[in-house]
Amino acid sequence: MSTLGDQARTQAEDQLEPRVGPLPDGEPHFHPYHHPAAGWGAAKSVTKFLVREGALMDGPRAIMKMNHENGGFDCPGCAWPDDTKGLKLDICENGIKHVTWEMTHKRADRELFARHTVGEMSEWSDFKLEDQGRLTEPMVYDPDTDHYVPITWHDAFELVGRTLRELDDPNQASFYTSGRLGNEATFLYQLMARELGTNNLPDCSNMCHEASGRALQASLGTGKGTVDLKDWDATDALFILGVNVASNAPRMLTALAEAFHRGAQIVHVNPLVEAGATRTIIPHDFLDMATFHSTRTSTMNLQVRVGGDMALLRGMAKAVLEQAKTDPRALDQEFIDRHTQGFQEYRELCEATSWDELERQSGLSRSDILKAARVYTDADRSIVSWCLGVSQHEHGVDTVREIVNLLLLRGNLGREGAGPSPVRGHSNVQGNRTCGIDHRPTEEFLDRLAEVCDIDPPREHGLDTVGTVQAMQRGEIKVFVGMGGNFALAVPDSAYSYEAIRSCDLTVQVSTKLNRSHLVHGKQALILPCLGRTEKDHQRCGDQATSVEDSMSMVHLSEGMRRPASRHLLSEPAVIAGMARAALPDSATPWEWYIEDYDRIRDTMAHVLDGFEDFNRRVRLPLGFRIKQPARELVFLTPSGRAEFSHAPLPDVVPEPGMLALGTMRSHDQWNTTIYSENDRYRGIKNLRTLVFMNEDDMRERGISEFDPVDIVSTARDGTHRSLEGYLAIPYDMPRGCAAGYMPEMNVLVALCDYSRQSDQPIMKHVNVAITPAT
Ligand SMILES: Nc1nc2c(c(=O)[nH]1)N[C@H]1C(S)=C(S)[C@@H](COP(=O)(O)OP(=O)(O)OC[C@H]3O[C@@H](n4cnc5c(=O)[nH]c(N)nc54)[C@H](O)[C@@H]3O)O[C@H]1N2
Ligand SMILES: Nc1nc2c(c(=O)[nH]1)N[C@H]1C(S)=C(S)[C@@H](COP(=O)(O)OP(=O)(O)OC[C@H]3O[C@@H](n4cnc5c(=O)[nH]c(N)nc54)[C@H](O)[C@@H]3O)O[C@H]1N2
Ligand SMILES: [Mo]
Repeated sequence: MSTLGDQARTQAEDQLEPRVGPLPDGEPHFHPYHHPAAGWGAAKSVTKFLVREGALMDGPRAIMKMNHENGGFDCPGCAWPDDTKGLKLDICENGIKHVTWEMTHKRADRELFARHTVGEMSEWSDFKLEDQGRLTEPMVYDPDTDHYVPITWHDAFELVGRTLRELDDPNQASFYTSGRLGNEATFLYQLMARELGTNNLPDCSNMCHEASGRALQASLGTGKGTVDLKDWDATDALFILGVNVASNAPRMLTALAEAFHRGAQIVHVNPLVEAGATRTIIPHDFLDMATFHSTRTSTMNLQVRVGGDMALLRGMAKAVLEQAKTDPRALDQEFIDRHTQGFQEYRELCEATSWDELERQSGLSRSDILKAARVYTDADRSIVSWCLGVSQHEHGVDTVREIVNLLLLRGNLGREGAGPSPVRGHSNVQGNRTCGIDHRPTEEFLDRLAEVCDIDPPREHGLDTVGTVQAMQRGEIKVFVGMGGNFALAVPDSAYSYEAIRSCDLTVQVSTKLNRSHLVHGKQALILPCLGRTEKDHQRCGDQATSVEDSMSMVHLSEGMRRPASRHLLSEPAVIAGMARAALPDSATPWEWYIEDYDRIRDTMAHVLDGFEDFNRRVRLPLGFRIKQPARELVFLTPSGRAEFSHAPLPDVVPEPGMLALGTMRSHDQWNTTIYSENDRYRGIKNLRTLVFMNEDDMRERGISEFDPVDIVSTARDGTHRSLEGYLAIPYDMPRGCAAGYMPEMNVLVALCDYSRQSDQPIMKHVNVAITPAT
């Protein structure tokens, strides 16, 4: 419940709202952005946001506690590792926005739910839903009145427990994780699911980097990147594929600027030249800020066609092999002979692929591909980094494996400054997988879990994200638990997925803010509000910290410091323990005892998880500890015991005549399904999300001018169509045949059946669409 003080603050904020809030009625603007990334534009945007959320006073204090080696909390914004050189302000614009979003003084309390029916709230925008503020107490859906009404924690757990106990088969339940969940909660969550008897553990990774994990596992036997920040500091060449750095991993800008100062080459591969691939003002360099001095973050930009990365990589490999005919140093033959398998076949495949085909599929000229290859062969040490532009494709696994192929040719593995470096999304998505969120767990993991936790885990594989929605459609999933995230909005095929979710008997969302997934619910529904990462987690044995793992396998503690948004909130581990006890009344797992002191959970984890020996001591070291990467030590846990070249055929990614390949992506002012405003500063957009970026010639050919309303119709693999109407066309510097627009709105266009047969990931970066002037 909100206090008087809260109400007063809310009124004060309301008065500020019109000036600094999103401007839904404002005129859409488009003016191409020509300034460096970060700097004062970012500072201004942060200030506006702090004012809007009423956090001008405590926002800055919290920010000083972010990403520090000694204490403080881990920024929930992204998975970029913390600075290792004692940086005092290791922060970015979007991280600050994300933290402040959690710290808002607004409350979505019982009065809000009493005032509005679910039907009414369903009409609100996603921005407006989250803008109601933090959830304050457990709520249950009342179908008679169409309202959410308060429920005690005890009764809420009983409802979950009873419904789970009454299932005919534990596989009728599915337990989703969004990548924010700390490691200790993660471990308890998967333990609960497996003790119940299911491996139905879908997670956001199924839509994100599943392809990267599978590819790295197949090629190297280590399903993660092998490099760390020290390698980034030492490398001669960085290849950055399919990442919008300035918006989605802004702390990488500092690493890029430093690399540029050192004289390293930085090649960006992206259909769009994003702001982070031009110049940046380093935000924590006060001299830079004061003098507007900016540093380049790129030495070459290759505007590949959507899905064309694999052709570029193969072209580079072909060029390396050609160069090696006269210059043997282009290849590291000794490394290839000692550590790899399948080189000869790969060489033949590269030789057999024609330049014509490589140019057509990549959308790049042969001379550009040769230039990129020359950067690669001139560098002693290279790192290839990538994100969703590579992974969210039908051939995401093959493309990541092609990245590894290229790295292997010059022995860019297992030494300083070299290797594969995927940029993960959610701040602990990598830790979730490490700690057991996996619908396809290994036998070794299950054996260890069985032995240490004395349970009998199911051996049959479970459902992932797409599989869960499909099973809901078939009526096979009755209970859905969302541990964070916004499942309904994040998954593809919105209309069909909503229908599927509504068919469940019970949906449970453990959340911090109101979102679409609370309104698209099962016949019974619960909202269980939890502590955020910035908040104090007080348990019987004292204040608790949880651990997280970043993109570069560093595990460290995160401890909240703020007063919880409401005294009724529980921590995520406590919510899980409450559900587990209610569902498994006779369980021998000491759920309540674990919650008193998270060290106890960590002690158990130390016995189950590889690389977590002595967990409690090592996680308290100043920067935490790094999980060992066998491939980094040139130990390959593959069938051959060597790093394996892959030999996949080049996919055909050129759209059919009249069609375009549309990628769905984030704006600068959003965090996945959380929309901060309708602006996308670095792409020059104001007050508009219902847009589609197109190549100017593609527009002209269709008789479309800037800001013309258009209809977008997608064609799925099964021949069905989906559409969005009245989107506004924006001419943008991008290759012909490509188009782009924002997620999650464009999930309407992504068919559920259009998932990659290699990774099972929805194909969110290559939707086949026709775009025509609006009818
Ligand atoms: N502020 C902020 N930070 C975030 C997030 C957020 O929403 N907001 N989300 C987090 C999460 S979960 C994730 S997974 C990451 C996502 O980080 P990104 O991967 O940067 O996410 P997207 O916005 O989807 O942008 C993908 C980029 O790929 C490019 N692209 C599209 N198709 C292709 C292609 O075929 N080839 C290549 N080479 N490029 C292509 C697009 O132009 C765009 O620049 O960011 C994380 N960090
Ligand atoms: N078309 C299209 N769709 C996509 C993508 C795309 O590129 N294109 N990207 C995909 C990717 S990469 C991802 S990772 C998914 C993201 O999918 P999700 O992870 O499911 O979604 P988020 O938007 O990150 O979740 C936001 C919600 O998390 C809750 N939350 C925030 N902090 C906390 C916390 O500390 N604890 C708890 N319990 N809850 C919290 C809040 O209620 C908030 O509303 O979306 C995917 N969907
Ligand atoms: Mo993600």
